[in-house]
Amino acid sequence: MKILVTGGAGFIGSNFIHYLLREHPEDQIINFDLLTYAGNLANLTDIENNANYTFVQGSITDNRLIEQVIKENSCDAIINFAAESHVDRSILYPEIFVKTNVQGTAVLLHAAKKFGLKKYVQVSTDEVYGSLTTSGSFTEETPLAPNSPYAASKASADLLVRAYHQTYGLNVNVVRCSNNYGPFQYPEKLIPLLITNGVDRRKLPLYGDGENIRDWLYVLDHCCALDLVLHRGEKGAVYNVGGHNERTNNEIATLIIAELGLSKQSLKYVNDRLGHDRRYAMDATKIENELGWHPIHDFEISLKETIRWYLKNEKWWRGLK
Ligand code: NAD
Ligand code: TDX
Repeated sequence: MKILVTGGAGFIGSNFIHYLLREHPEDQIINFDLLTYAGNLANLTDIENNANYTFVQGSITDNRLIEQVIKENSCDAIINFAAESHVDRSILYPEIFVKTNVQGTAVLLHAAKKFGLKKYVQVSTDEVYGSLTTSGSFTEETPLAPNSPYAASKASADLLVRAYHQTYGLNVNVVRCSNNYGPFQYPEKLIPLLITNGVDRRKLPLYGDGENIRDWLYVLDHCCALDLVLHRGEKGAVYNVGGHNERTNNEIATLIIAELGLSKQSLKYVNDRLGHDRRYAMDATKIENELGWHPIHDFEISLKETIRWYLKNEKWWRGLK
């Protein structure tokens, strides 16, 4: 397959490109990325000379360039990672989230339809379902109830993807995943922020009481799910992906300070995030049953490996802080 990977210079996209080149050396990848603050070609230096990989810089909102790239490369499929991805930034600057995440998705869908692509995969998030209280988990039938401008923009994009399947019969999938962690994650997100602040002996900020819960999944488990969906997903299907691994932010911070040899004094409770979702949890039964996916990375082992990766790769993140 010739696959257009949009947003492939970001955290999950760059991990996914490495994963695909390893698992499907016959696939050809065109990485299309604007290189915003979150896009970094340093994530891909080891593969820049791979004959099956090319990079094009541009915005998914640029319909002429997107169509030109699809046509020139005779693409078969699109997998869309490109997005503004940070909830805190969406609270400050919602407009760019609508432009990139909603309008950008509309451009990609239009092009996929125009050139008769065989598959369109939208990389979505558990945040489109809103917040849970203490029990239960999100299924694919849970109504969308996004709370942040980020989540609302991702939910809007999901609805456009659905419409292109219902109206035009486009072969789409939406994959809604929980919080990822692993190498190459921009140090604004909780885990790399806490690790890199800890290395610098700066305070580790926790919003509110630190008791908000996220379901954490190692990035390569997500990549494996996306690969299965891209190659075998049922036309029009939505798939939830999660780690069965719910942790409070306090628990995450406690593991990180223990690994870095810091004390509880390094934690700092700060003002809560506006509209802060209390808890997410995913029911991934559908993808487990239909495509045989299940997470294989143990959380505590992979978190320690991730911490060691940030300790070893200070050059990668130092300039980003
Ligand atoms: P990221 O912020 O690390 O990367 C986003 C990438 O998109 C960057 O390379 C950036 O340059 C690129 N980009 C931004 N605007 C663009 C535009 N207009 N045109 C082309 N490229 C553009 O994000 P991430 O954490 O890797 O997330 C990737 C996708 O996965 C997003 O769609 C996000 O909503 C989704 N997601 C993330 C998580 C998570 O825990 N990080 C969980 C579930 C879903
Ligand atoms: O400094 C912080 N202190 C803190 O307590 C930051 C940055 C976060 N937090 C809390 C907020 C959340 O409860 O940690 C939790 C995780 O926060 P983020 O890393 O910002 O992730 P989250 O808001 O859960 O969203 C992430 O997962 C779903 C990704 O950023 C999204 O792109 C993805 O869709």
